[in-house]
Amino acid sequence: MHSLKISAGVWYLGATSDRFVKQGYRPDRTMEEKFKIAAKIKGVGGLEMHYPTEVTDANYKFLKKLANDLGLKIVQFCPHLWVDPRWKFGQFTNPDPKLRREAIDLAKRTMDLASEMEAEIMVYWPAQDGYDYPFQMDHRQALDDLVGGLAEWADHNPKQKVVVEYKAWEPRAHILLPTIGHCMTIVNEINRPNLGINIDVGHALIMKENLAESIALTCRYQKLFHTHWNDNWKLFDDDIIPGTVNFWEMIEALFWLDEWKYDGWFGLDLFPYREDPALVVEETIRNLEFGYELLDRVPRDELRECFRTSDAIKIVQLQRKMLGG
Ligand SMILES: [Mn+2]
Repeated sequence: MHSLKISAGVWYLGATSDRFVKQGYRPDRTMEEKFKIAAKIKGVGGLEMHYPTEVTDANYKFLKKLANDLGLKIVQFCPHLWVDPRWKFGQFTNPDPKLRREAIDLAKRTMDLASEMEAEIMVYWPAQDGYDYPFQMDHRQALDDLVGGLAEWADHNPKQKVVVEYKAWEPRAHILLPTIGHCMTIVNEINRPNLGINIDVGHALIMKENLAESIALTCRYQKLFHTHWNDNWKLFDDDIIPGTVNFWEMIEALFWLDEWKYDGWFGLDLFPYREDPALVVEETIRNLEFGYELLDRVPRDELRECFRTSDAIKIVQLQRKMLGG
């Protein structure tokens, strides 16, 4: 049986709002309550969070101690740039040099706290680094600014890992670096040992990427530092329980993570609006573990043999065998 390193995001353990039900579908909870809920879920070993919204200058020492007491690691720590209206026209690519500098400074401050909290990974999600209209962005300058900002941030503390997480749209109609190919190009250009990639399964799926292929491109350059798990209908970032819609893509991804000897975290980036978030986390962990149980029902060498023969008939038979047929 696989024992997976599972981390849960704190942002969905309280109220979750959409643009129709702005107050959220349930009452919010304090950070202390969220930490305690996560600690009670079997299999959760770490937490993911943002600064300066969820974690603040006032509470970070208390939260680090609380995490230690509960036996939880701080896995992912992220500058919450996209929730501040100051950066509505861009974070690291903001056309106003003063706002751009403020964004980079906040990222650096987040990194300073991350090392104090022993957070393993910092995420850069471009989010507001994007555009809604044609002619709205200076694309030449924006790439300069994004590459320069990421390099400066990564160099601020080379001991701290930074990952770029890609997503093609929302909140902007277009977000920069929408695919694994865009990300790998600039990560390889910047070429810092502490700069890598976070593959968010749902973000890959909405771009019609097959996960096994995105994982291969990332692992080829030893840049898969983190993963985010969820599922969707390939139209929108629904953030529902992994394996409920795109089942075989998930199973193939789990297979390839083993092949590449991925030893990082399985971050759960879910967004349950109507369901109890603790139960959604539990079922997600079960689905991921069950995925490996299904893979274990057939010899891995029989799956590898299919790469040599390209035998689709054999593949269908192995798939049925995994399902108990
Ligand atoms: Mn994510």
